[in-house]
Amino acid sequence: MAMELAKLRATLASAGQQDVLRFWDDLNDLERAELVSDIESIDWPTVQELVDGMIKGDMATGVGPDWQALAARSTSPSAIRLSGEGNRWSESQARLRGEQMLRDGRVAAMVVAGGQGTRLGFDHPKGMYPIGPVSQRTLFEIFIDRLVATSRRYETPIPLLVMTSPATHDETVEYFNRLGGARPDLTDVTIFSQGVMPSVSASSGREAGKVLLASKSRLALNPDGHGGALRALDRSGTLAKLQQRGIEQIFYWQVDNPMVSICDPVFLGYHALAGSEMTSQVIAKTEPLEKVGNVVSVDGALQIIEYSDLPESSAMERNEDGSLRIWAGSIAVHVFDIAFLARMAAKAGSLPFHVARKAVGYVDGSGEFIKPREPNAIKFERFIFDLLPAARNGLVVEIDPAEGFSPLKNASGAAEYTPEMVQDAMVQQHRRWIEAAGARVGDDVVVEINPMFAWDACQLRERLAPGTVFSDATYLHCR
Ligand code: UD2
Repeated sequence: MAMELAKLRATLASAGQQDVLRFWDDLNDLERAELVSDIESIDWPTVQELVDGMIKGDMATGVGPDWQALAARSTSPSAIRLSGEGNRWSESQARLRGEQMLRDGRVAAMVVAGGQGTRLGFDHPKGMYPIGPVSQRTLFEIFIDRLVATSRRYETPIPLLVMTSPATHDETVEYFNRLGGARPDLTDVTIFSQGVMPSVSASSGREAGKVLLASKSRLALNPDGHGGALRALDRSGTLAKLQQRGIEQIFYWQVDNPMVSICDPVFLGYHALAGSEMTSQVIAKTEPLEKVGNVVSVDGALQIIEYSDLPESSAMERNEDGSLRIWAGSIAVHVFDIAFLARMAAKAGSLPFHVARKAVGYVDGSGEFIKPREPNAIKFERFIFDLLPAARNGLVVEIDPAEGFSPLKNASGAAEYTPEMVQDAMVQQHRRWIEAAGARVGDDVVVEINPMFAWDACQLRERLAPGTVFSDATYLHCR
């Protein structure tokens, strides 16, 4: 331990963070092991670089771009519409190409589920939230059903990758093990954890940039953002394994969106037809401050400016016809070429860190735990969408939000993104499909369709007798 301690002290001292060992003499063996493990999980030279950047600049703005200037220079991108005419390629061309990619077993699916879901107030990983309006299926079950339906339709295995964080990993693994027991179709699943970053003090003076302690023996750590997926995919050997299997693309989405059309062949097809390395779905924003990323073009390169970074004055700008100047909202659904991810993973610093001021509980100099009400700390996160400017032939595809986007973020009673709102959007979609098939749903009747029964309006038409009337809550699924 003495050797180990000397080495740790040296690493920490060169990063200016030796204070995290200040309670060492008070700790028992178990606590010392915890602290060592936390310290070893951190990339200290990167922390030092970020802290130096912050201290030299203004705290919290010392790293990262000047968003105001960037927004002023940006224009809106030209986007392909997922369904409709007037694109460079027809929808049927795209569908054929995407279906071929699936049939050839070239596509994997990946959901990022490392967030702590604090806003939802749910005590488990968010993927375990029962959201099915009638079935009460969890978010994870809904994704699995969609994936199994796609896999059967194209007679191809589609590996599912689930990215967790230390906060969600064990429970997610346990949950999938439990689910797997009842589902023989759930075999091709890889669950891997992203990394962590420490929170640092946002105060000025001597304390500026010092890593906070969550207790005498634990660092205050947070997941390193979904951009941590790049490193985690690489380090866990997952990228290499996928490449060995002949997989060429990853379809990516966030755990909070049960309406995502996973591995949509048309979306995949446009990506391939354009020779794109990264393709992102967008919706036309309905409000200037909508909480979606803003896809823009800066000096000819696509880029996403997060809603929290876009200055309000830029968000509010309108064209002469009244439309929003910055209109394309990223819903965090992307397709990546695996070769592109491998290239970017090999490049140091290919993803920048974003900084956010947050209230983070910490142990003060006397060992007392303080729970601040106001932001006292800086958190560092990487965003996967920052890969977009580096992608060759990056592409933007606009979808109808009613067919693919309704994220679960907040607990009941909030103004937006609540469970009730998500369930309503799911029911409305399925109601439209049923009505398009010539059947009828009574007023206020709740309906839900499992993708293994019908995965879109077309397939439903083949399965439903016209004239059928649904007058009670109904869950259409295969028995
Ligand atoms: C995210 C997007 C936003 C928009 C919106 C759509 C970011 C930074 N913002 O906003 O542009 O597309 O979603 O709903 O992506 N996650 C991890 N590890 C982490 C942090 C997050 O896996 O370290 C996952 C999390 O589990 C969730 C997703 O990333 O699936 C989004 O995270 P969020 O809820 O913090 O992002 P939000 O809603 O502010």
